[in-house]
Amino acid sequence: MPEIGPNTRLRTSPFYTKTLEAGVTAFSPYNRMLMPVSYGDPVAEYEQLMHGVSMWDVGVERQVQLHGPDAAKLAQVLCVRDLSRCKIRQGMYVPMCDHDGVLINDPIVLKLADDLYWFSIADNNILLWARCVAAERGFNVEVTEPDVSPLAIQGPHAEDVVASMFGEQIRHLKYFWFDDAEIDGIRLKIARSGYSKQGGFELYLMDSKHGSKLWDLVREAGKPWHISAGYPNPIERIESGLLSYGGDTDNHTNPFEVRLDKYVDLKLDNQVIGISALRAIAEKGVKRHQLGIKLHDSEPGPGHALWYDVYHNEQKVGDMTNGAWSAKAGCTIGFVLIDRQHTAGDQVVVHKENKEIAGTLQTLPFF
Ligand code: THG
Repeated sequence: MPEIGPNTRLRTSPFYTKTLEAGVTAFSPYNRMLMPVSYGDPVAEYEQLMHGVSMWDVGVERQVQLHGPDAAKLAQVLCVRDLSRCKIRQGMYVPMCDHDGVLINDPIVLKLADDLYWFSIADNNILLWARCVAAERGFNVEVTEPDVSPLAIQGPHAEDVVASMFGEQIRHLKYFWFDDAEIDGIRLKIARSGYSKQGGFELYLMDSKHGSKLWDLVREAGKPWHISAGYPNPIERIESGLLSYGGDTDNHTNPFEVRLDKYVDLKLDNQVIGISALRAIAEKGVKRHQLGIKLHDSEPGPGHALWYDVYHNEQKVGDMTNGAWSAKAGCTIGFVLIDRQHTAGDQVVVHKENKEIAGTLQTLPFF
């Protein structure tokens, strides 16, 4: 196999060396960085997340920082969710759209001060987008990528680990809120968040030279609960119905198609990029929507990276955008983006490589 290695265009996270030590076996490029995506035993990692506690190098979740007098104005123009009720030290899950209402990212927006925001982004270049919008609108704001890298601690024992490191008061932190913290001279923001539904926290490391030290501190603190290295787990996230921007979306997907309606505020001012397009889409109704699918197979199989065609009566009606074997469901489960007339309970056929596999559409989340 030819090698793909880190270089200046494919950057490493501050936890990179530690993930190598922990036995990482695969990476995926994300925001021009390398994200660990396997340590060799996906089922063991899944069990760890469901019943114990797992630590994830998610340094690829880069922060786009808006700083200056017009930071709040720019943040709102970039987001189709109303940010006016977002308090300092609060985070919000927010869809971002282009002028046609196409989803271009789904960050967690963190408000650090009235003039300071971080967009904790999924895999798409928001730094350029935000800079361009700021300049074109004549806003007085600086848009940068600060040296900030999240380390996630996820699972039912995540709170125990974090409380043992930072004190019992951390148990009172509200969902998506964050606070300043410090450990052994390492400055952090600590948030109750993370890309799983098993509960947990994210430590936003603010100086990459302390990456290895922070990793070791978490590893040490997690020992009583047998913490181990993992990564955003595809089985759990599919079971829980979490969206993967760029994985489950294409260059035409709007937020309504992928169940983000509740994070869109159509009453927002027309200054907000994409909002008038979304009003028009909402009026007409979407053509396709996202559902779950259960495949009628009994063999555990690997997940997949490609979209598979979904057929009904010999006609292509949608795409299966992800999939993973779920022991909990007893079959392969996944998401489809499918014509709107097809709904939960309908039978379809998935064309997977050379096979045709029957499946039943489901509501999301699965569990
Ligand atoms: N943490 C941080 N940054 C991130 C992610 C993260 N950036 C990239 C990516 N993940 C952004 N995407 C998501 C997608 C879903 C959620 C969080 C980030 C999520 N959604 C819940 C849900 O859909 O049920 C809750 C949303 C809500 O109710 O507000 O958690 O993970 N730092």
